[in-house]
Amino acid sequence: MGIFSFLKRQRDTRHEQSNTDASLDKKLKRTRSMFKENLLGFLRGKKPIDPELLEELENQLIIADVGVDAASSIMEALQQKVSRAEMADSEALQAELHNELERLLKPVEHPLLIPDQSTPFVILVVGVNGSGKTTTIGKLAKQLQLGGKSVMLAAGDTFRAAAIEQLQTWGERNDVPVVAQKTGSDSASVIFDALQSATAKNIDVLIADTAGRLHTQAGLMDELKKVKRVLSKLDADAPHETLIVLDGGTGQNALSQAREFHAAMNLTGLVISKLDGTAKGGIVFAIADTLGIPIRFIGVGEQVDDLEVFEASRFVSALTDMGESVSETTLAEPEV
Ligand SMILES: Nc1nc2c(ncn2[C@@H]2O[C@H](COP(=O)(O)OP(=O)(O)OP(=O)(O)O)[C@@H](O)[C@H]2O)c(=O)[nH]1
Ligand SMILES: [Mg+2]
Repeated sequence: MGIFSFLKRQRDTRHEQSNTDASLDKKLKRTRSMFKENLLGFLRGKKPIDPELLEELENQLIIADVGVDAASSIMEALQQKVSRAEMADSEALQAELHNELERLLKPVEHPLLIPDQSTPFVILVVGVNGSGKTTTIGKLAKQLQLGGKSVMLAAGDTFRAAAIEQLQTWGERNDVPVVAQKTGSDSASVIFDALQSATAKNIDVLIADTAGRLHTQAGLMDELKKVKRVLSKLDADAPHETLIVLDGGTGQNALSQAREFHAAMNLTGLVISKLDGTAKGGIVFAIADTLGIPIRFIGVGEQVDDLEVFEASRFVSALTDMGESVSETTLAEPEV
């Protein structure tokens, strides 16, 4: 499938997603109630905008896990509009808040677009123990297949037998080949072999799983760096995407994990998983504001279809219910 039909497919998928915003609202319901009840609730009723109200708004942003830096950037923008008398009352402030939240997320809205290339596009998936890496790989494999790509998986988490089996189960479910060796083998060599095999079989996308890493353990980071080094011997540009999966339910911890991995691995994309069932989804704003790394997807459940392409306006609307309905998005040039 050529790049244009692939892009069209992605656009169609996004268009389908825009029709299911009610279900995104539902999946994000805990963060949504945090935003709607606490953050926006007290702005209802056309109250006058005074310093106390603004201070309370800043507190609520921080309580909602938006983070101190992102909260003060939002407040600064709102203050300017208040001092220019552009807002009449708290309800006008509410609408501006929606705009500011969206403005914060826009710079990291870059969907993962796989270009047509003669060698496999390699996605290396990293992140701490239990963040949702293997599950995300299973979901992503299916999405890429729906987009017309052939996919292979590499069982680079060689620490636990169960980890290899878990990936093989996802492979069987999606009818995707999985390259694996026995538990305890060298992760870099498994992924290296997988890339050789994917190249020989003309596979479009190779997704490599890795063990749950403790970001505080330098030895484990070194192993991930070795995977990168070894891959670049076969293809100087591989991995084409180094994707971290962050558990959105861990709040501010997700931010420090991302920083550590970024320093070691030069991340090119993020997935924020488990945004269903947490009230800490405000962390997405802190992550966007602090790291500036593209957020490719959000994970909103354990099922294969619970991976959504990240879109700033849909996300903010799902939390605040104040946005315009999503129209068909104009496609950007692939930036990978
Ligand atoms: N509710 C929910 N659960 C998720 C999501 N993503 C993953 N999970 C669950 O989180 C648990 C851990 O997911 P894994 O994919 O095994 O995580 P991992 O990062 O591969 O873990 P390790 O291999 O131990 O490092 C599993 O029970 C998943 O079903 C999500 O978006 N929402
Ligand atoms: Mg795993």
